[in-house]
Amino acid sequence: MEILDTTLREGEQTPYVNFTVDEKVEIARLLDQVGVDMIEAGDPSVSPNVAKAIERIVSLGLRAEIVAHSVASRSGIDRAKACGAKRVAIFYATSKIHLDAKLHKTPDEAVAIIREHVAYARGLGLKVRYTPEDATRTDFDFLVQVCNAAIEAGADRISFADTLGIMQPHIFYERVCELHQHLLPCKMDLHCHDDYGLALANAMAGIRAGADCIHTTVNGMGERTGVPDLAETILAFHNLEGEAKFNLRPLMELSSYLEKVSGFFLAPNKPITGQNAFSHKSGVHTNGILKDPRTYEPFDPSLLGRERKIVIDKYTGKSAVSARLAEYGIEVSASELDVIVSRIKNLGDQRKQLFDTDIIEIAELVTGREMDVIPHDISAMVMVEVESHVYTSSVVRRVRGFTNVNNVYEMTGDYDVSAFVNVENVMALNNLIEEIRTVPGVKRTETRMVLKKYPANGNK
Ligand code: HCA
Ligand code: CU
Repeated sequence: MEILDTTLREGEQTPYVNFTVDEKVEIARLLDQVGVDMIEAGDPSVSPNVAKAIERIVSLGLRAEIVAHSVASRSGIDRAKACGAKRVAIFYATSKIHLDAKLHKTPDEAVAIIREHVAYARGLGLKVRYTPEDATRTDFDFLVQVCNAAIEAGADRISFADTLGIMQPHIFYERVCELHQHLLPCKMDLHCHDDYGLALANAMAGIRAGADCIHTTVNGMGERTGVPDLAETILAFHNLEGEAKFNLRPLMELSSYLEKVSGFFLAPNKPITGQNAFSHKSGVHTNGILKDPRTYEPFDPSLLGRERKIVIDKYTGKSAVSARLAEYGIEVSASELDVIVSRIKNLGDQRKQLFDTDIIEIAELVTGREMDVIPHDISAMVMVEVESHVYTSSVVRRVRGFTNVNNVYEMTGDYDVSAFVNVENVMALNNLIEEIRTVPGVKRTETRMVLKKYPANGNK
């Protein structure tokens, strides 16, 4: 099974997403580490920078074949050639609605146009894939006629495009089988859109029916709801079909890099790469996970360099609570644990989110023992302006004394002092700021909350 990744072409068709040339080069480099067979690097007619990115990617000399996308026009195909791409993917729609409403061509005219442009590209020495756009809504006999005309003219690949994502696995399976039987020898790509959330299921059915290649994008980006996600596709084939040819390690880095450069963020429940993919909540689930992770994990998250997470709240049972307390070095008796869990459930009924501080506080109340641990849930920087007649160092001394304050700096600029703080929730942050404001000599404060932390390159 082959993968063509089209993050750089279809992925850049995601609403509001544009990549710089450098970002595209980095994405291509990471995709090559994963071991995808082809990288669709863009349509050079779109803009000068799209063309430049294809040129730069070609010059990297990657293992993957670099494909340029193009409409059926001579100038487009010339540009693909000029970029140095080895292969051009020419698309021309074949469904009645597209021919009538968009292209204003009869079926015979369409066949002639496709034949001519495939032959033109072959004449330039390019390998050619032909895509009948909207193939799944195309009259089947006409689809066969068009594809065979393209193959006769020199195309060695056909991309069976479910442009509107209207297929279902069992129907797609049959269509691919039938198409295979009627086409002259060629390889078959599957370009499945995800409008009903069936893209990967359809693509898997198509591979089972004898097709060769799936089109993916990182994070499932693309027009509207996108196409199959690269990581989901690779993990599904790796774990369910025993396809071991791809390198799984760069997948998380690729996904995070794409979030960063696209501003297109994953839903927490996104399979494989989403934040919750290995998080466990209910008492029954967490109890199973702690005994043997295979009870509720389809595969070990370490395969992706990820870690499992156990969420503590009112659904949690005793084993998860005692495991979380043990992380802080806190041991409690069986009867104490019973009471702690029931208090956690009470608190969970009243609130959306429970923090480790709450759990530790409950443990302190229940056991009567003071617990010398600092949970870290919210980080913020509190900046303090000091009255001009007061020594800054006297304010620093007082601020340093508050629990939950980690580091205090005297600084140049509008504010004299900055304190980095860790607190369990916004209410606690608010209380701490109020306390800082009561320090004699503090004129005003401004607080910036940390939304996300990234380790710097040199950091451990
Ligand atoms: C589009 C074109 C395309 C082409 C797919 C392919 C589609 O409509 O933007 O060349 O394999 O979905 O049909 O992305
Ligand atoms: Cu598409």
